[in-house]
Order: sequence, then C-alpha cells, then structure tokens
Amino acid sequence: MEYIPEMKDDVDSWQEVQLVYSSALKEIGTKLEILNDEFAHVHQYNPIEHIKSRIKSSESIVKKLRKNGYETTIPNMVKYVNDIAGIRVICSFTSDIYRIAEMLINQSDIKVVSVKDYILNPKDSGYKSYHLIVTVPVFLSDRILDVKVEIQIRTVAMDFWASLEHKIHYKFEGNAPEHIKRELVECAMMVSDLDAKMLSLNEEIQSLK
Ligand code: 0O2
Repeated sequence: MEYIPEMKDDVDSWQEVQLVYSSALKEIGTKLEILNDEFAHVHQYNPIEHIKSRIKSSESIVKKLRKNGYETTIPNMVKYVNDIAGIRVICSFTSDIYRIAEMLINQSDIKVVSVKDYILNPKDSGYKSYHLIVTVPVFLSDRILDVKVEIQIRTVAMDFWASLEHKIHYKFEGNAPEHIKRELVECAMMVSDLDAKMLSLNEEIQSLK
C-alpha cells in the first residue's frame, strides 16, 4: 500500500511522516547490516565501511518542493520528494557497490523506483555515486506501507570528494570560481584512479589467499 498521509493538522502529520520514514530507514539499515555480516562470514571481509542515515529536514523538503514548483503540503512532500529518508552506504571497493546494490534489490519485499549510476556516468562536476530509490514495507499496527528510501552507495574516496564538493557548493551557493571547479574535476579523476588501483591490489591479494 502506497503511503498517503492522513489529513490531520500539520504538526501531527509531520510527526507521522517522520515516524514512517525513520521506520523505513531502520528496515533498510537492518537489511544492509545483515548483508554485510553474511558477506563477511562467506568472504572474510566487510564490503561496507559504514552507513549514515538521515531524515531530510522540513526546511530542505520545503526548499525542494518550491524549487520544483509544487505547493508545500504534506501530501506533496511524500509524493514528490524521494529522499525524505536517505541512507548512505560507504564501501571499500567499487565492485562492492554493485554487489551490495544487487543483493538488496534482489530481496522480494524491495521495489526499485529508480536507479542512477553516476559511477558509469559521472556528473559534469565529477560527482560519482550509485543512487537507488526503493520502497520498503513498513508494518504498522493496522496497515503495511510501502515507503520510499533513497540509497546512495559510494566508496570511501568518492565520499571524501563528495563531502568537500558539497561544502564548496553551499559556500559559493552553487557558483564556485572556475579554478576551484576545475581542480575538483581533477581530484575526481584522481579518486577514480585511486579506486581502480585499490581494487586491483585487493583482487591480487585475494587471489593469493
Ligand atoms: P542534499 O543536501 O544532499 O540532500 P531527486 O532527489 O531525485 O529529486 P536529483 O537532483 O535529480 O533530484 O537527484 P540526484 O541527482 O540523484 O541527487 C540526489 C542527491 O545526490 C543530492 O541530494 C545530493 O545529496 C547528491 N548529489 C547529486 N549531485 C551531487 C553533486 O554534484 N555533488 C555532491 N556533493 N552531491 C550530489 P540533494 O537533495 O540535491 O542535496
């Protein structure tokens, strides 16, 4: 059942939205932890370095709705903002990103809404990450809701780059000086080289075992 918030007063509705989305984050977080533990059991290493999750602030949601020309109502938040619940999965190697994504989307209760592979097709900024929007069932006392969660999967190096670029983006309100943008693109290339080298080193080590 698609999640459509009940029409109550705004404060009550926002609290319900937070409850529903934080439950969805717990469901996805647990699935990822189980996959990581099982992977470590079978392959003797953890593909996931760490996981960060957050509920988008009401201010950011309102900003996104306004940017896309929607009225700022609770039903519009749920309908048009796909990343109210966001989880970021930081992996050791690029190959782990695809493994984790595949293992997760193969689960029968997960429905894939969209996939954006910014590793295969990086943004002009140099941004690389694998984005999935999925729905996960949340079992409440009287209903089961399919709730959207945005999952960003990237390597430690990609995450390092994205964090700095995000800070710069906000500092200059999207208009960073050209030389900084250029250097960021160069750094993104170094990140790709580093990820490729670390992956091939790891594969060599694994083959020796
Ligand atoms: P914030 O502040 O991180 O929450 P959609 O979310 O699908 O409606 P969009 O922009 O098409 O809109 O989705 P996309 O491209 O999948 O990007 C979603 C999120 O990815 C962004 O959320 C960022 O977190 C991250 N992201 C995308 N592009 C970049 C980039 O060039 N640099 C960095 N550092 N992060 C990026 P928000 O809501 O834009 O921002």
